Amino acid sequence: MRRRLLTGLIAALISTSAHAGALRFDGGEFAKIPDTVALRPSEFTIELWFKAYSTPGSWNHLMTKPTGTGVSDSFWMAFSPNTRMALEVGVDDVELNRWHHVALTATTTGPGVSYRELFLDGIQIDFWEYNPPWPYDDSPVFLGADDNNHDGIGGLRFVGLIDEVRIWGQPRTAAEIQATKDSELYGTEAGLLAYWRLNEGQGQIMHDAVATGSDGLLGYDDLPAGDQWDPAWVTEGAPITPIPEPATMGLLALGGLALLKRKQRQWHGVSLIIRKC
Ligand SMILES: [Ca+2]
Ligand SMILES: [Ca+2]
Ligand SMILES: [Ca+2]
Repeated sequence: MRRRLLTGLIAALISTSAHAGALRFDGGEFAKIPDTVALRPSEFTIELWFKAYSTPGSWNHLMTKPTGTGVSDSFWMAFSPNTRMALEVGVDDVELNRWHHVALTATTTGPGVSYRELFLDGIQIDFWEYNPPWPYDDSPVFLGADDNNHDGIGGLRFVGLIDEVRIWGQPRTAAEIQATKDSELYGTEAGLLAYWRLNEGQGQIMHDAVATGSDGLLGYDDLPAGDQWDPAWVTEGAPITPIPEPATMGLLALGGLALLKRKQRQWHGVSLIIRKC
């Protein structure tokens, strides 16, 4: 009975230890990550979880790296007001008020040619030979918006929640996407260039869990009081398995030790009985 209680306690610690959390965008907010080399992969997988609250009146950009002086983007993922087209998730793909996972991959198939695939909930739903890919410039990556005006305050803004944003330096297969989309990562996984869990719950910074990665900023600037373009931290997160936190790992180790000691006591008991015989 005691062992059952201990096992239950350990299971409870695993399921509740990590903070859940995400960012909520109300159609007037964004976050942005300053440009770095890690944000310019020639081949890539970008992925995130989102929960849309309303059907978009125009394009709702989930994640975008604008380039040039027009409307072009080096990469983008958007929730379109139309049926699906051009690597955008369409209104016919998305169930409102439900978490979906979306991933975009880019594979170089020739000089200046990029083959791109769009996955929704782990299933490929669109592909496009992108020729030529738009070259990167020093624009930041926008979360929850595009920035066609190039004024740093975004546009085409999303309404809903965004969580678990990742950038990988290689195109991942459907099987690889499916294998990792439902669990938090440690940030040390091979090929992972940037990773924002969005579990902070407060403050102006979204921290990159990759040691060499880039922290992002909520809204236009990092004033302690915030600014009008800040998305809101929420405690609801994507429906994924959290990784145990260090404190929990310690408790788990203690729990394991207690179980081991109990086992040892049982073994000692057995050996005593043998001697008595
Ligand atoms: Ca999260
Ligand atoms: Ca754009
Ligand atoms: Ca801000």
